[in-house]
Amino acid sequence: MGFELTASMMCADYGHLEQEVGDLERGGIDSFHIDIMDGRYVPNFAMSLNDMAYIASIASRPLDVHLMIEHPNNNIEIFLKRLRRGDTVYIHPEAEYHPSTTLQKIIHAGMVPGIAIDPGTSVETVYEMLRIVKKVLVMSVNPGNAGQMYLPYVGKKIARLLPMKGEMDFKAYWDGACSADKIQKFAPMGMDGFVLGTTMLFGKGRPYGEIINEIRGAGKGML
Ligand code: S6P
Ligand code: MG
Repeated sequence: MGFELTASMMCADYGHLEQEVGDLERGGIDSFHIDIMDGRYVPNFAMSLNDMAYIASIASRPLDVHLMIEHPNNNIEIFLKRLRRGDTVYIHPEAEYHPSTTLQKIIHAGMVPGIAIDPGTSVETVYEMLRIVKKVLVMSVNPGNAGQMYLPYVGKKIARLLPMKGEMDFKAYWDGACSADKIQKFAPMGMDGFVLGTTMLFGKGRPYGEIINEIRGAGKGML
């Protein structure tokens, strides 16, 4: 059993973005996590449309676009037309009146539909949507910033979510303060992938490939 590793690009060095994308790909990253924020749904502006489009134009691995914006249904086409088939788009159901309509647009555009669920959102709230989506991004910090502390109560929710994967046919991903002990605990339980940010990957003064190999090696040892 393996797991996917995704790089949180809001943590990358923007002065050398092309170099960062190349180094991460050569280092073995599986995809690029793009945190789009509108300053309303979350109190921050991290990445935006042009950052996403630029990375889509230079990356050969898929993008994993995490829309932290209010009512994405109003303008999601602007994002979809700048992505490639097979890229993933996550919306927050909490930010949308009719999330299933928005998810349908993502599917029709040839992208992988996902929902991101906040720490305080219960699995029951999004239960029926689990049948529509292919991916669920579980936030283990409140959305809006990198470098936050893990919220331990999320672990119990993940333990309830993972057994539903088979019946509902989705994959589950971890987003927020991802550390080695979280991968060691939750990958064997069925977590399919992890978003890596400042906690494990960026700003460490070490080659990305070395860190990624270490994480995968530790994973193999345990699984
Ligand atoms: C938070 C965002 C996340 C962060 C990621 C950073 O709003 O959705 O994707 O970028 O959590 O990782 P870290 O290790 O700095 O928390
Ligand atoms: Mg994110």
